[in-house]
Amino acid sequence: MNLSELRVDGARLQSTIEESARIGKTENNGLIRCAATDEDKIGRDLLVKWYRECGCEITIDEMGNIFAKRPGKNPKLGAVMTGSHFDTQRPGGRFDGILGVLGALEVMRVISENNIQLERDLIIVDWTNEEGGWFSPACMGSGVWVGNHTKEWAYARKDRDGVTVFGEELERIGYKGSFPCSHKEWDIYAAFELHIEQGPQLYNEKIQIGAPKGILCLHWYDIWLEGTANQVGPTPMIGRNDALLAFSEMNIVVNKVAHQMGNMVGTVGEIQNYPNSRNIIPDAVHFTVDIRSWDDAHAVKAWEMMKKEFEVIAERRGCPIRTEETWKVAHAPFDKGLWDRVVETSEELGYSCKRMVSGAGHDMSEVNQVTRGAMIFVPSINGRSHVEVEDTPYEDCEHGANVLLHCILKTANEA
Ligand code: HGY
Ligand code: MN
Ligand code: MN
Repeated sequence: MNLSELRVDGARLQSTIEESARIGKTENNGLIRCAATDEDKIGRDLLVKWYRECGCEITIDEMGNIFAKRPGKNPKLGAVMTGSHFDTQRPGGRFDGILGVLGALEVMRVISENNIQLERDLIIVDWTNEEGGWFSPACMGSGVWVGNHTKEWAYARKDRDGVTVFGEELERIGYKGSFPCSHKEWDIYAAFELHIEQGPQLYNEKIQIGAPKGILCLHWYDIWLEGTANQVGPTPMIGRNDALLAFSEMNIVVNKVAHQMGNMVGTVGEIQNYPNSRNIIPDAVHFTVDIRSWDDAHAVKAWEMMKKEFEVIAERRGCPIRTEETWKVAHAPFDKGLWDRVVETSEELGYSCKRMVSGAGHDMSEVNQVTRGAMIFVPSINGRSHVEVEDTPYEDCEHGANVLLHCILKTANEA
């Protein structure tokens, strides 16, 4: 068989994505399928069934990461790994992460039905809780696997409402496996992740494939403010300790510093206000700050500037402040050889391709720390993602999966 002529089955990939899009479907055609929830369990069960139908060996580790292996001819050679995440934002779309998992499944199906014997093992991975939208932080499964967190720390994380505990929920859905969650248990030669771009570049420029040189650093902070609750009517405007008002100034600071510093983005995306009543002065606020840049030191400097201004505001408003660094993942420069391979493979297949940078975080931010990694992007319609209208034309999904297929065929047959 001439491997260079092999292509994925675009119609099958589409119907697989559509089947996935029924699990956790929202009224607006998006998905809510957060990690360690009932919907996550249904999704995982289906994935495992699909993997088994390809004859894969399944391993579920202590963090619920699911690995599906097709053994190669030479088990002494390191494996080629591909995959992404099957969990979503709350609410999210039908493609973020899912395309990487189901594109990998489509590649596995093509390799399996054509009885292709690769030199190296091929492993599809579904990483647990990449999104971090319900249990924070993001990239939890891959973060523990790499060794950046302990599993005990991850198990103890609470959901956004502070009610359920991650480890208990993972166990409840039957995916707290027994295999050690560590990259040291695996010999990985190279890793690829197919993903939607989640930004506007490819769509606006009508380019079919994006080849990121790497991923921005991601720093997450949690901030708690304390105020003094009181009846809004009789309490004079002067002398209030209004935690929400203090937060409002801080939100402006985040935006201002990000603009002033440049080469970075800074966002407040989550806030809880207590007691959240129209006629009580707020006495507690929790909010988050997300900072991203290619330059890790630049991102740290931005946080220090923000924090300094936060403290001045807190003092002036009489609202004590507490901050915590919740998550920090360094910028991830990809392996030049694999990055070039994505570009060359796209060109061989006749797809237009652009070298770029990933602003979104991915499990590859973590995985790249312990092996050689690269990613393949396809366009996001109108650059929208982390929203229910997130969409990518199915023919672009097919192109991305073909690039993944050929990157894998080349890499998994390397001596
Ligand atoms: O936040 C991110 O970029 C990722 O999708 N979790
Ligand atoms: Mn993703
Ligand atoms: Mn995401």
